[in-house]
Amino acid sequence: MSITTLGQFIIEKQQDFPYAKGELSRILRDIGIAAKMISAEVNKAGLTQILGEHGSVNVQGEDVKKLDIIGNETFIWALEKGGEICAMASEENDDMIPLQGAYSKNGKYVICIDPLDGSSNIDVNVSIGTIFSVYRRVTEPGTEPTLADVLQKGSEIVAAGYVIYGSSTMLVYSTGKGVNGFTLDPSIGEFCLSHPNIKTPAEGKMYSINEGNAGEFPAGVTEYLKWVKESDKASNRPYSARYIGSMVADFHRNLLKGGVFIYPPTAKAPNGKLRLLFECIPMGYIAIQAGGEATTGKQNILEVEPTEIHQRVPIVMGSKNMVEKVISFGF
Ligand code: P6P
Repeated sequence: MSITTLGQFIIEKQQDFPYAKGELSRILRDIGIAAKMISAEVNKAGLTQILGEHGSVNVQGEDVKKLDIIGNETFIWALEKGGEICAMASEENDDMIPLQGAYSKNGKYVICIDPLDGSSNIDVNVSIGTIFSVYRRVTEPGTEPTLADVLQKGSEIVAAGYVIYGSSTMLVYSTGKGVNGFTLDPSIGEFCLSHPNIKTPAEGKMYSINEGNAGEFPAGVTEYLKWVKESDKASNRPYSARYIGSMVADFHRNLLKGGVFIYPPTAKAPNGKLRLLFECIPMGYIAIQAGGEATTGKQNILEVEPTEIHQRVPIVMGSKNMVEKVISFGF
């Protein structure tokens, strides 16, 4: 049997973490369980006419919840059950949530999570995703977690990654020793290692940006977008524009094929639109772990000191040479 399940892989890699007595392994297990449950829900999303539109009451008389609420509640349930996480900062909640599981207060870790990023794409069947990052808590186990536990720099990450609910469901994560991808095999209900040791190409042909905002971009971005459209075989140009509007989908394609994802500051979003804690740090961490780069234009994304949970930052991330090219025009 040539498959390696997520569980087998985690155990095999456990010796990479002498300090973790299995806690990190159990956290990754709990994330995998939640991801499988959300995948099942997302795949039913097209059936809301039968199951009931979100916000309505279905034939069983139950409230039909929006999928991102279901996603959020699924992670809270899985992580409270697992007991290793003491608090969760979620894109779905204004404030940090101290978890209430029987053992949560003694948990040594915290998680920042966007349970269902790009959820506005669900009803048009576009791939969406979960994005997560895990940190050691800075407060003492057994005490009440505080904001300081979740407002940590990306350089403090112990594990981060994403789940993409697309033509197949994949879990892609890193614990600081490279990036590995697992594809869910629904016939056995297991994530199986399908993309070992992912390295993102230094160069690619695809750029991802919402050019609808072109009237508000900084001059350097406008110059870059002119450059990518010029014809020059030697530098692989013109590039192809690829923008789905669901970051996990855009990021995942660029990670595997080579490409750059750009969300610059605009007039209506002077700090950019994407959230530091829930999108930019975890995805930037994966890009860097896969040999790419991730920056706000002024700082490596992993060095940005978060000051508030829903803070937004501009971001350029992906293939190393392409990120450096964007920044060379000024950002
Ligand atoms: P825009 C989805 O809402 C999201 O947070 C990311 O998944 C996506 O990359 C971005 O916003 C799209 O934003 O402004 O281009 O529609």
